[in-house]
Amino acid sequence: SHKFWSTQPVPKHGETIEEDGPIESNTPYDQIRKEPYALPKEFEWVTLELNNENELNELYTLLTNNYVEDDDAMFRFDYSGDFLKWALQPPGYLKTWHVGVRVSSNKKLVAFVSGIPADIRIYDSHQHLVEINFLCVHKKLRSKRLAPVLIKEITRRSHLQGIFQAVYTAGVVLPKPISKARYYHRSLNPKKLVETNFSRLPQNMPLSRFIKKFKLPAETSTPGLRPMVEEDVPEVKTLLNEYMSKFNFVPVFKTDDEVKHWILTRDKVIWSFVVEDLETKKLTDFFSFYYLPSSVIGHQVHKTINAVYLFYYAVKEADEKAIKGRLQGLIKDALILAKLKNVDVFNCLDLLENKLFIEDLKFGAGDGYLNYYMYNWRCKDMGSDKVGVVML
Ligand code: NHW
Ligand code: EN5
Repeated sequence: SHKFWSTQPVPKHGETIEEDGPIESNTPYDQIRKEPYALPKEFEWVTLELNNENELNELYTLLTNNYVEDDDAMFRFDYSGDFLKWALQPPGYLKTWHVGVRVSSNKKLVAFVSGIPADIRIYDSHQHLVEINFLCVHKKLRSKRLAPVLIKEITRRSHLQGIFQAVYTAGVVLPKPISKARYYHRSLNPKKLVETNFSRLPQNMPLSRFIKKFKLPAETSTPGLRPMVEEDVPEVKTLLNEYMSKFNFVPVFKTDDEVKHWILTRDKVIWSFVVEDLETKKLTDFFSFYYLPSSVIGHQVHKTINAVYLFYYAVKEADEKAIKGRLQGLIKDALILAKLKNVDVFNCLDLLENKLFIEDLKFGAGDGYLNYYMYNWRCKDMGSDKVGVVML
């Protein structure tokens, strides 16, 4: 099995790890292949220009109709055009890593894969690498071994930039995850979630009681909580990098520009809030969540589920025993703010310190998992509570 992955520099399933480090050494520039890999003859490579509204729309349409679904094919991610620009054009992004495949005869976009530059720390090792996301092959072209060609091509284009490691996540199990996280869901609009079969009404529970169970206060309760503004960026950068020191696999935010890009509120894409100490005026905490609706496949009434996903946050709390209460208060406020934005469900993974609030705030376990991978890097695997990287 794994006709493709067995040829790649990734650890084998069941392999035990002695020491952290690359699996293969870097290829010298003059030995890196300069021509794109061959596609089946009816297709051609294109680099997408996401600043061109038509090309952005083509990508949006490909993904909306063909990207990730749950195991029962009831829901499909519906990343918006603005979201895709946010996800794919961070500071230092390279257009050459927005890789498309078109049908030569009619130019229809039928496949895509992307990379963005990122800085991460894995255990004690800091790396500048590429994050791979949005790998997609049109439904009509599945199982023709196009995905390995896309992966080899984005690998080649990474090598040409002097990058030999990558991070990626997937619902499927491949050789070999460094961690596995589970999705959790907090109902904000229980009636709609039941109507779409996103959640099942428990046996013998009337809808009225189910709705009551998920009721939330009308207003937030953390003193000093307010929307984040651009002036907060330097302090949020410090808060976030300090908080991340607790974990083994984390993003490293090097510049204010990166924090401005990744954390500052963008309408219908990401929302971020800070807590300002009312006496010192210093920021003590922040949290953010991104908006990623899902199409409801083949439903008569409901076309989309409005979902948000918990993104990065930081809690400044010297007393380890006080963190649980503090974080619960913050995320409860996040639920209230999301509800005010007409969100139907608040999602998160069981990474970071999310296990401290998942049960008490009435999140329920989903049927989806997210596996974390590194390419060309060997290291010990870790529990999801040691993971700090949140991918879109
Ligand atoms: S995970 C989301 C991936 N996308 C979707 O699930 C969308 C819906 N599905 C599809 O579009 C987030 C297709 O089913 C895809 C596969 C395109 C997934 N990752 O062409 P074939 C990401 O974007 C392997 C990696 O016939 P297909 C992360 C599979 O194991 N490999 O299949 C992306 C098999 O290999 P094997 C995957 O169904 C990370 C081969 O593909 C995979 O028509 C990419 C079959 O190919 C997945 N999600 O197309 C890796 N799904 O060895 C980046 C299947 O088992 C690596 N496969 O025979 C790093 C690169 C950069 C390095 C830089 C130094
Ligand atoms: C890479 N960046 O499976 C992204 N979603 O649980 C690719 N389930 O929404 C990675 N099947 O459990 C993709 N409702 C991996 C995720 C793919 C999408 C996926 C799961 C995550 C999901 C929902 C719907 C299930 C429909 C049937 C689910 C139950 C919620 C319920 C709420 C009330 C309390 C109990 C749980």
